[in-house]
Parts: sequence; C-alpha cells; structure tokens
Amino acid sequence: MKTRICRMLGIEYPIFQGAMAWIANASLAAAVSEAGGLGIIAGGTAPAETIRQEIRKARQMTSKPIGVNIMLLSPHADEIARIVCEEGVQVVTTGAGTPGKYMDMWKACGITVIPVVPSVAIAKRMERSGADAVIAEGTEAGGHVGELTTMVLVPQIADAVDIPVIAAGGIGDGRAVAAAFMLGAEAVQVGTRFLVARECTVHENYKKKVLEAKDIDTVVTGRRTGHPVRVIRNKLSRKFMELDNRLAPLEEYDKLGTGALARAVLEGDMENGSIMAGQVAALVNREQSCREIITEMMTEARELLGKKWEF
Ligand code: TUI
Repeated sequence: MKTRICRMLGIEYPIFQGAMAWIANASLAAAVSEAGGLGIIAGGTAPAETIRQEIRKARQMTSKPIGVNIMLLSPHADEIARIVCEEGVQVVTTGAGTPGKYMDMWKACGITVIPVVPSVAIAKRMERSGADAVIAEGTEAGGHVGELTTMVLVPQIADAVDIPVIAAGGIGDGRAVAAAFMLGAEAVQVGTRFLVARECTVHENYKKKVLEAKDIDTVVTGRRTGHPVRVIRNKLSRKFMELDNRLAPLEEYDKLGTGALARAVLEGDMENGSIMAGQVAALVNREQSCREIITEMMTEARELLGKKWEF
C-alpha cells in the first residue's frame, strides 16, 4: 500500500502518529518512524527549547524522517516555527489554526507542510497557500476537534483538493484504515491507539483509562469557547459541562483548563486532569509496541482491501 504520501515523505507505511500534546515526545515519535510510519513530536504548549531537545533526541534514536506538530494557539508557535527550519525537520503538521504566515519560510528550507483541517473551505485555502497535503480530522478525534465526522469530511476534502488527504479521527484498526482509503485518503493519522503503545511515556493511569474506555465514555466540552475539546469523562469534564450549562464567563474555562492536560499526562491525576482521547478509545484494548500496532493495522487493511466482495 504505497501511496503518494509514502513517496513524498520517504516512509514505508501510510500511517502518521497523531501529535498528542505533552505525550508525543522523542520516545514515541522515534519508535513510530523506526517502525516505518511517520512519528510526530507534538509542540503543544511546551517551550520552544524543549521541542529542540526532543527533535535532537529523536534524531539519536532513528535516521528515518520525523515530523513536528505546531499547535498554533501556543504562545511559542513563532519560535518553534523557526526551530523546525534550524533543526532540518522534514515534515511539519499544524493544528488549531492555519499556518499561512509561516509557509514561505518553511518552503524556503525544504519542509513538507501538512496542516490539519476541519472543513472543505480551510482545506482549499491551505492548498492555495502551498500545503503539500492536508490531514482531514473528524470530530471523533481526541483533543481540540471540529464539527464534522471523518466519514463525511474525508470524501468531501478528497473531491475538493488535488493534494493528498490523510484521514484522522476514529482510526484505530485495519478496518478503519481500509475505510479511510475507500473514502479517498492516501494515509491515516492515528493518535489514541499509539497513546497506549509500549514506547509511549504517558502516565500508566492515563493508558489504563483509554484501555478501559467504553463507547460513550468520551465527551466534547467547551464548544462555546470556540476551542471544543474531546476528553474521557471524569470530575474535570463534569465541571466543564457545568460551565457550559450555566453559560459561565470564558475566563472560567481558562482557569479550569490551565495545566489540566499536564496533570493527567505527567501526574496521572484522573480526576482533575484532562484525559484527551478519541472515541476510538473504546476499540483500543491492548498495549503493544509501535511496530506491532503498525503491522497489525496494515495487514488487516490490506486483507480487507484485497478481498473479493459478493453482494
Ligand atoms: O489541534 C488539534 N488537536 C489538539 S490541539 C490540543 S492542545 C489544546 N489544548 C487546549 C485547548 C486547545 C488546544 C489538543 N488537541 N487537532 C487539529 C485540529 N485543527 N482540529 C481542528 C483544527 C483546526 C481548527 C480551525 C484547524 C484550522 C482551523 O482554522 C480556523 C481558521 O479559520 O483559521
């Protein structure tokens, strides 16, 4: 299953590892790249120099291509945007905004630019401004999400742009990879399943929550703020829903949200931490190595796509 994306990036399998803030560090990204996918270091809201160190660590662990994600709401986005050029990063993905103002700089240093997009209009705008591909992320995804599902977003974006489309949101096994390809995607991005990978250094309590999650255990809070976030339900998500219900001033969301993701990822606080995860958490039931995850997903997808269907 070699696609335009594999050739464009020089990777073996069309699987990206989702850029999970505070979670996707050198350990996870290097393991995914070493296994033939595209490992991506998440900038999140971390200081720019931390990201430089993670890039250098990943380079020690693999000679294969590595990506960096820049979360555009981060106060450090400008600085990280320069660092990816200085460190010779091959691929940059972006989230939570559009990266137009960095495009010329990134193109000048030979970076492949792949923004995450939640709608057709933004996908077209990104293609016009020089993006090499787009990641169409459905609302099944964890963390900051758009409105549309992967099932309807991917084919519409595939029809609307000529650059390759990577499907994200709800993809955790080979069935979903095969489905994404049928919808017009040329690669997939997987976050939640890699969150429980052996090489992922997130707190054990967080992994356990994902492994135990059932179908209706995630919820989107904060739609009113313009930055809705999908998390696994807990005491904190109930507090956010209470803010939603009483139309609380937006500053109260900031107060409640500050430091909440780090509390879950680093300290394993499953009550007062923000446990970002996709709906597919319900289908993620085993801790495996990144290599096992990629091999299993690709083998299953290949079998399904090659099957002779009778109707
Ligand atoms: O960015 C994500 N997922 C994230 S970022 C994150 S860290 C965070 N923490 C607290 C609050 C907010 C963020 C956790 N998860 N996914 C990619 C994504 N990008 N989803 C939606 C978008 C997006 C939204 C609007 C991309 C572009 C866009 O453009 C709007 C415009 O008109 O510029």
